[in-house]
Amino acid sequence: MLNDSIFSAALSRRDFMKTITTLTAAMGLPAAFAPQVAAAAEGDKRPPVIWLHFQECTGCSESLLRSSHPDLVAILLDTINLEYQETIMAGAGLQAEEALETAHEKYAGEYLLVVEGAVPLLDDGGCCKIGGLSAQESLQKLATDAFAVVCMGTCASIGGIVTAQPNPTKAVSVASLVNDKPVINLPGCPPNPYNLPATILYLLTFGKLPELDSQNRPKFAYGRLVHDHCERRSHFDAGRFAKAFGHETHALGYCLYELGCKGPVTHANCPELRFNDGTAWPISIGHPCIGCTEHVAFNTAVSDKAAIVDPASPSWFPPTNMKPAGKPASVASALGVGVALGGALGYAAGRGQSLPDGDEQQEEHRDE
Ligand code: FSX
Ligand code: SF4
Ligand code: F3S
Repeated sequence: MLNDSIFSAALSRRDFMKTITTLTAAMGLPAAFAPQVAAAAEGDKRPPVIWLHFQECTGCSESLLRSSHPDLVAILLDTINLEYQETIMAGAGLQAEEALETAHEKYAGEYLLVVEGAVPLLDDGGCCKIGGLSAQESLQKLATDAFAVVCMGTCASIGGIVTAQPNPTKAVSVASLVNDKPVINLPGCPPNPYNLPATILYLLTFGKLPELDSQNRPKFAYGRLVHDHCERRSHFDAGRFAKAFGHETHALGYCLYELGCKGPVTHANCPELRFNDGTAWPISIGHPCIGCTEHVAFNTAVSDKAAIVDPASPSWFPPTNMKPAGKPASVASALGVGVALGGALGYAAGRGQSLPDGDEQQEEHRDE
C-alpha cells in the first residue's frame, strides 16, 4: 500500500472537516451531508485502487498530488487503498511489476482502475510499453477485473492533446476501449483536483456511482457551463470584451470571448473550485478557457470563437438594468443581426450596435 502519507500526520480535525465540507459541496450536496461524507472517509471501507499511466504528461497526478493540496491528498490517500501508482510509488522495475500483479490477483473484481493518458495503437502500441505490455494490453488485462474504470483527465476520457491531429501515434481514449465496465470520465487537462476524491467519496458515502451525463462525466462536476458561473460574466452581458492580450480592456478584466474563450460551450466546475488551493483558474489570470474538458479543445485554435447558442443570461441570474454596451461580432453573426428576439433575448439583441473600441468600453465601465 502507498497510503502512509507524509500529509496525514499533519491533518488536524478542523482541516479535515474543512476539506470534507468542500468535497461535499463539490458533490453538489448541502453542507448537512458533511458528517455523512466524513464518516465514509473515516470508515473501514477502503476501495483498492490500481492507477495506471499511459500517454500523457502526468499533469493530472501532479495537479492532485502536489503539496499545495495536503489536506485533499491526505484524505484521498487515507480513504483508498492505493496499491499501484507509478508516479509516487517507491518501487521500480520487477518490484513494481510484482506489486501490480499481486494487487491484480488479490483484488480482482473489487479494485477501481484509475487511468491517466491515451492509448496508442500505432505499431501494436509499441511506443508506450510498460513491463513488456503495451498500453492497450495492460488496459485490457486490468480493466477486465476492475470494479469500474475512472478515466482521469482529458487524454484518458476523450483523447485530449495526444490524439490531436495528426495524431502521430494513432492514439485513442481509454474510455473508447472499455465496453464491459462502468466508465467514469473526469476530463480536464488537468481535471480539477477535487473531482477524483469527490467521485470516490460519493461512491463510499452512497454505495453507488454518481449520476453521469451522456459523456459519462459526473453531473455534479460537469453539469454546468463555465460561462454561467464565470466571474467575468457581467462583462459579457454588458458587452465589455478584452480586445487583445495586454490591451487595456484585458487589464481591466473584461470578458475573454473575443480572445477565443470556450467557456460558453464548456462544462466544468473550474469557476467554483478553481486550482492551486482555490486561488486561481485560467480565466482569473486572464487566459481564455480552451475548453479542456470538451472535444473542442486541442483540435480548435485557442483564438477561434465559440458558438453562442443562447446569449441571454440564465433565468436564475439576478435581473439587471444595466445599459447594454455592445456584443461580440461573432455573436451577432450567429444570431443574425437585426433579428428581433423576445423576452430575455431582447436584451442581447438590443446590443446590435457595433462593438465599441477599447477606450469607449472603458469609458462605459468608468461611468457605472
Ligand atoms: Fe492528459 Fe493527464 Fe492533460 Fe496531462 O494524466 S489531460 S496531457 S494534464 O497529464 O492526461
Ligand atoms: Fe467568462 Fe469566457 Fe464567458 Fe467571458 S466568454 S463570461 S470570459 S466564460
Ligand atoms: Fe479547462 Fe476551461 Fe477549466 S480550459 S481548466 S475547463 S477554465
